[in-house]
Amino acid sequence: MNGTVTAPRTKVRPKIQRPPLHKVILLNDDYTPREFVVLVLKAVFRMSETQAYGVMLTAHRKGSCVIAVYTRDVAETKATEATELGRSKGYPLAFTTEPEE
Ligand code: TYC
Repeated sequence: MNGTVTAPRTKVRPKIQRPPLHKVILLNDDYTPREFVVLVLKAVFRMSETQAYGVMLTAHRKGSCVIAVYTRDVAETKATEATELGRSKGYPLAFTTEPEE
């Protein structure tokens, strides 16, 4: 352009960071019917009947079960949506999120 010759720049390699992932966790309670938990897992988390039943049983037996990991926004939206489905039927069904280590 103006006659100035510049040395080729050393290649810049910007560090690409993956967004941190957040777990969605299903919590057991004594009141929500098993079939309803399975229905919510299928509807909100796109699980098959078999997957959903397994996850529901694990939460029932152990108190909680990690369902899936997503970026923070998706994890929070799904946890809220699933919890609200329970609330709409008067159940205490609860889903929480936490950052993955
Ligand atoms: N414990 C409930 C019952 O016996 C079923 C249930 C399972 C509820 C898992 C919540 O996350 C849960 N009806």
